[in-house]
Amino acid sequence: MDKAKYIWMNGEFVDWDNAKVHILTHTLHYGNGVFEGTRAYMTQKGLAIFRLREHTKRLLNSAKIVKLEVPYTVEELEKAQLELLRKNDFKSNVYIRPIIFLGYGKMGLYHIGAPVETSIAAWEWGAYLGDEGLENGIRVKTSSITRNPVTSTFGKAKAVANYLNSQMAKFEAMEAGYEEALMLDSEGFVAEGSGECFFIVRDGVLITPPNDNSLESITQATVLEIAKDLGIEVQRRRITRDEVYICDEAFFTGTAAEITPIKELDARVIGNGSRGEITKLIQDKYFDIVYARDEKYIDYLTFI
Ligand code: PPE
Repeated sequence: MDKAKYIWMNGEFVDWDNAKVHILTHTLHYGNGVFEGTRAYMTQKGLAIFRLREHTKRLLNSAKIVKLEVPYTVEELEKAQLELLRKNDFKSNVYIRPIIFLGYGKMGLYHIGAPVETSIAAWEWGAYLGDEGLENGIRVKTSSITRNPVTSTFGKAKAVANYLNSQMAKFEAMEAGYEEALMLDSEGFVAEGSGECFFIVRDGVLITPPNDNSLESITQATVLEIAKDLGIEVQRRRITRDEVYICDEAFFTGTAAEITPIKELDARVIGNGSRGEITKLIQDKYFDIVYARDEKYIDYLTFI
């Protein structure tokens, strides 16, 4: 990972190497923390953060869900992210990682009273599932691990603890020689990837599950808007794994993963075994939007 110069911690800019926490950090032991993943793209007019407001709001909503009292407003956190990018003087695309967690000072499960810490890091980060993956698609395996059920975790929160499950699913897929995991919900319907939402295309119709068992993905929402613009019919309904085997196209969406085509699931080749036509149309439009080449979506960008 490429180091940057500064990290924002509780209102101060700290040198990258000094952005440290104590070993008795509450979140390290009990897992109550929330984070965001936001991208900034190097456009013709400089670095611009994509959908900063939506990401920052989701961060505060996540905190609300898991009872973390954040002493900052949306506006203050947006300003901090913008200042951080300016100060770091980045030369290419950036990934921004705000995290709110419980710090040092109190142990025991009862978390009320533990200090709430807010920090934002950012670094230059390329394609999450590889440039080759973006272009030609990735190989995916249905996970043996069920996506966190709504009966026991808070899936609308981008909570640190939710990611143990995703991490194990990712590991299992990688270990088996695949690039990503597709997780099913507790009823066996497609939920999401380890860090992405999921789409298929059948007979020209774009299908994605409701967010019952996935994060409310900002990229997924953007893709749904793109589909409307392109006149592509959309269905939000449950998908089974065998329906994925016989679909024409499939892809993942996420801030990190962007629009990553899926060329294979469980050794079944999907469509033509490469990036599908509709996937490419959506992907091209997505990159036009994030790189400020589409005036209609210019408000989704905050130039630093
Ligand atoms: N589901 C999960 C479980 C998830 O983590 C993400 C984002 C999404 C869906 C897509 O959400 P959105 O980014 O709003 O479109 N995953 C982040 C974490 C990646 C990481 O490895 O860290 C991301 O894409 O930034």
